[in-house]
Amino acid sequence: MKTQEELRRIVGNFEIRDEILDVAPLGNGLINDTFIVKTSGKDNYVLQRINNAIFQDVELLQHNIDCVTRHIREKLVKAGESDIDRKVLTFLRVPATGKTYWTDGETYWRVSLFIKDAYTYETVDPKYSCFAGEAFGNFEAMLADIPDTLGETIPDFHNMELRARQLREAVAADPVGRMEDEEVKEILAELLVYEEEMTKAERMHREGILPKRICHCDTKVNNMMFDADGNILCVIDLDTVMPSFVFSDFGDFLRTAANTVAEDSPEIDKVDFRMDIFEAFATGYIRSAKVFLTPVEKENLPYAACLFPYMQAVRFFADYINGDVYYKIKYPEHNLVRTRNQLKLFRSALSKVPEMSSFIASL
Ligand code: GN1
Ligand code: MG
Repeated sequence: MKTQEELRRIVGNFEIRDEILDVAPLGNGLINDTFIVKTSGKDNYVLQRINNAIFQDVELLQHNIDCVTRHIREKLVKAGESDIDRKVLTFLRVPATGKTYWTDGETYWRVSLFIKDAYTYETVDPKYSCFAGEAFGNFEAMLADIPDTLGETIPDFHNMELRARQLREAVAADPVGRMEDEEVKEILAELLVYEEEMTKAERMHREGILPKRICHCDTKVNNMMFDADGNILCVIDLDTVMPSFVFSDFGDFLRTAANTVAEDSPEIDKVDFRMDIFEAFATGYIRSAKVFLTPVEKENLPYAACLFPYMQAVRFFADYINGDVYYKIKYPEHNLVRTRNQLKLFRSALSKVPEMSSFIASL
């Protein structure tokens, strides 16, 4: 942990002219450490320590983010939008290097403008899910003609075949002896039953019938900012913007928004996949994404709604087996509780596929 003094010194490397009054923790991301920087001037800032154990190529990461924010900004300007600084993130440069990150050779940091009067939520109702669907569809549509080449900031991030392989490796190594437990064995057996079905996106891609597009890849509800009137301002957390299947954005939003409880709630009996949220989100998403969606992408959206709880269950479970090395945890069984929760959500979504499919077909 850095002291207040050290954090202030880090911020001092960026092009901020006003006096820094305070640096305090912000938000609840599972990967990076985030702080709000309060200044004596009109703008405040967000300071983030980039987790470079996970994002190993920070240069590529910040390149992607630069390209994406620049491209969106240009589109907003062309469309004559007002208040653009609240509709796309702005990253500050380090004058000494011209880069949008600062490093002491060990830790990596970046600073962006704090968006004023903006709110994030952990849950949304159907009305806002529909707005969110439209916003993520728009985000993908805006990036469809980006001239730059974006790399994969985490290679094969949402590749289900890879995630399944990583789980098998974790199980084979069993580094902290967690495979002895009966429940753990049962969870593994259940996950393996669906592996074939859940890896179909990669097969469709190899057959040439499923394209990769620039997606956000972390469309959790709390990665979207709303103004005080409930209008969507912008999407945040751009670390994982990269080429992927559209299933990433569609599925990961519903994984968080359509769950009746939080992803780590231990009240597993209460976990259920909400069809009202699904219908609202799908309606908004298809409204803006129909300009580029192919029939194969559209008809597989119900599969995406199942894939993401499944993939997240696999990822949380693999991390539990590995001894909690990836996700931040608050107590020893946190990743196991998350796994139970996501597995239950997966079962619930799977049982609603016919209903989802007929709804999608009606749009
Ligand atoms: C991580 O950084 P955060 O908390 O928004 C993770 C996502 C998971 C999510 C689960 C880079 O997102 O993929 O879905 O936790 N991000 C990375 O809550 O692994
Ligand atoms: Mg986040």
